[in-house]
Amino acid sequence: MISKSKRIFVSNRLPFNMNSKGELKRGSGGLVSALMGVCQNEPFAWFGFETDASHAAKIPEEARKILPHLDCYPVVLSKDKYDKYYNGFANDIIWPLFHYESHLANFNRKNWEQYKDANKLMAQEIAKVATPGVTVWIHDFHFMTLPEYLRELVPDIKIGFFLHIPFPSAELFRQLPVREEILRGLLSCDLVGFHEHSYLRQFVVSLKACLGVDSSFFRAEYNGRTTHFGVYPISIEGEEIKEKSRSEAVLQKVENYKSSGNAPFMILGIDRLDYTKGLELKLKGLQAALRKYPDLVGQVSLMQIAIPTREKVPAYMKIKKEVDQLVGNINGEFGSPSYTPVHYVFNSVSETELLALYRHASSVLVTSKRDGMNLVAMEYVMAQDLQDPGVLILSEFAGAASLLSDALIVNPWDVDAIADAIHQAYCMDMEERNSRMEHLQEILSRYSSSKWARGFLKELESVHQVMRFSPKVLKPSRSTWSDEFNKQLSQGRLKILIDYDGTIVPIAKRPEQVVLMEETRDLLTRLSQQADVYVISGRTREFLDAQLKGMNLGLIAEHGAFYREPNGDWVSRISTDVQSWYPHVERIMNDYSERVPLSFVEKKKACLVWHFRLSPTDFASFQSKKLDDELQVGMANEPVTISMGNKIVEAKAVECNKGNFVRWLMKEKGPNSTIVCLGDDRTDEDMFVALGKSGISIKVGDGATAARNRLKQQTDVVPFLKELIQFVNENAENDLDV
Ligand code: GDG
Repeated sequence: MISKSKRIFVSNRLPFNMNSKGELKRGSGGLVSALMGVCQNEPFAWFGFETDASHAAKIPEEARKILPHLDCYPVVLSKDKYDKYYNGFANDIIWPLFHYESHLANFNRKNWEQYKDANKLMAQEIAKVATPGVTVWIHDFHFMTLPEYLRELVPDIKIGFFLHIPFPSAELFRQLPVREEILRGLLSCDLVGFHEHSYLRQFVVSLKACLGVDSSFFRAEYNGRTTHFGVYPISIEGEEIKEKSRSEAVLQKVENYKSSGNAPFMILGIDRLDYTKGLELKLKGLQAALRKYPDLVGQVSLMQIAIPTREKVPAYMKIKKEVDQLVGNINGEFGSPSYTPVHYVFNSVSETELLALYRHASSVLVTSKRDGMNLVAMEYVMAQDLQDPGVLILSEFAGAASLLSDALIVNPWDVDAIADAIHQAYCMDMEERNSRMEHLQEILSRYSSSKWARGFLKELESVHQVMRFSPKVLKPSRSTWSDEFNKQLSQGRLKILIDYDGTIVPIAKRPEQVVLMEETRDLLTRLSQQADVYVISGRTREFLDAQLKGMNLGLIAEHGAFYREPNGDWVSRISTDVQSWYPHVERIMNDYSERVPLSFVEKKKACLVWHFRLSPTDFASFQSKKLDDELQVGMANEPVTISMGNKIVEAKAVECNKGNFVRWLMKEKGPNSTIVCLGDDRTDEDMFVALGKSGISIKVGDGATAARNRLKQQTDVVPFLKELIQFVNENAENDLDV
């Protein structure tokens, strides 16, 4: 079992993989360095897929020889299943869509099923060893449904998710046929992180557009849980790169490049040959530069390292063909026996070679059409010698552009602008190059990949501490709560305050259609024989009288403005001047009713409510925010509270507050009694806050709450109250026995 003190990381592949000779190799890339860096001396576990069962059997043992405190968990997936989950869904749908290449996305339901199955398998494997309280950090778009499956299997763990690629515009995301499942998966996390604020912004808009979830940039409430969001730009181990790029081996290679004698100003490109990286735009930009600025011919060349990737996929074959052709065209147009404008290497290079290229290059040109972050830009900066630094030209569509603003930032779609940036870099004097690069290095020295990982984990782990105070979810059956409530429920007479709409009756589309079921009526009657029962509502006195007449219940109308004891007379609790604001608010609300079809104003004695339940949702919800704002500002000095509820905007006399009523009840009638409050609405939160730890507060349904307990849905209320009666009866009998 993996104990609480250990962390679990999950990524598509493990940080070590085995080659055909059975040798173990450490994976390259920012993620591996970041996570290895953060866990230098701490035990940790890493889960990833492996398609070769015999390798999977050997990897954990071999990896431990290299890193004794790492437990590798290879999860075996057959080649066929892996292909469908990874190539068929992750790379053929999510990758293009999230990089704004929606025309390349091929949705296929079978592959989606395999994606979900692979995510489920991963969840099951983690669940076998994860103990409650453990931290699980999931990486990237391969695992967007994993959080939901894992949460179901092991509810009490901390789950973090980081997306390494952009989150697309909400309008594009809407095209994904399985958008709701993807978002639900992410909302099962405690913390979701992005590289850049614009990605988070689009994610939040998508939550609203696809799931109807209203959220801030910091958190969302969904299914009774809070998911926090954050922006954590990944970085590199800058000091390590600085150090290595000054090593003997690297400097020797730099000398070799210098003496090779092509053009003196070498621009470097390092990209996977992926359609998102904009290689064709880079080449067109160079071509435009050589045409527009003839003095660059013979002086400027491009060394493009294109790392082969997904070579059998048609979109990748197409981009390769286009790049091959463009390289040929440019070399044909401008080349000579002593000058090759484009050196094109369709292969990867060793780390030493890479650093030497960074060190030697006069410029690095990044023209990604979309890029989560782009580590190449950062590595180039840290490898520069400040005595003679190069110039970074960076696409504004790479996440790194938001950090590296001293680069020459270009719109890669503007080929002319790329040409101008190349010319500007070529002409830039030493002083400007130095000041730009010095500033860029300073920025990156404040970040590092291990700081990034530590920052995310720190937030994930502290977020969960806040979550410890989240309400306990109750099942109606008394065996699930009797032990816990026993002490409180046996402290004198029980007083139960129950909200009406959404609590004892389900919410109806038209409030006037609400009917109290006979069964519920009987239940309330029986309950009132054992306890003091109060129905506390925003409804009018007339409505409550009509619905609950003749029953032995206390009634509280208009959120506490009026109340009556069973069979007593109504008593007003209002002491302020309602007329000072009422006509003015009514006029404004009427104005909104005219603007928004099917909305209307409900008039009570101390409350005015603008309802828009039946109106066109988006338009009405926008107008409701405007009305709320107008009233908040206009009524700031009046004794009235303005609030937004479920499809309503409400203006209430300050005394109309369920919390005030609960405080009064506790003071006047509280000693020797236990108060239980149940409610579903925002107005019930005042009641829960007022009650604090002094009684039993129960929120009905989803959403953030100050209540200590939660019933998951309205239909749980009646069964819960039945069990409560049984419990009280049994307690009373036991007392008699004594
Ligand atoms: C994804 C997101 C995000 C490349 N060629 C060679 C080589 N590399 C190394 C680079 C760099 C890494 O690979 C590439 O990282 P990028 O960030 O540029 O791009 P992706 O691989 O697409 O990564 C990206 C990243 O995740 C992290 O969150 O920034 O936006 O797409 O470190 O140095 N290394 C060696 N030889 C090569 O030929 N040795």
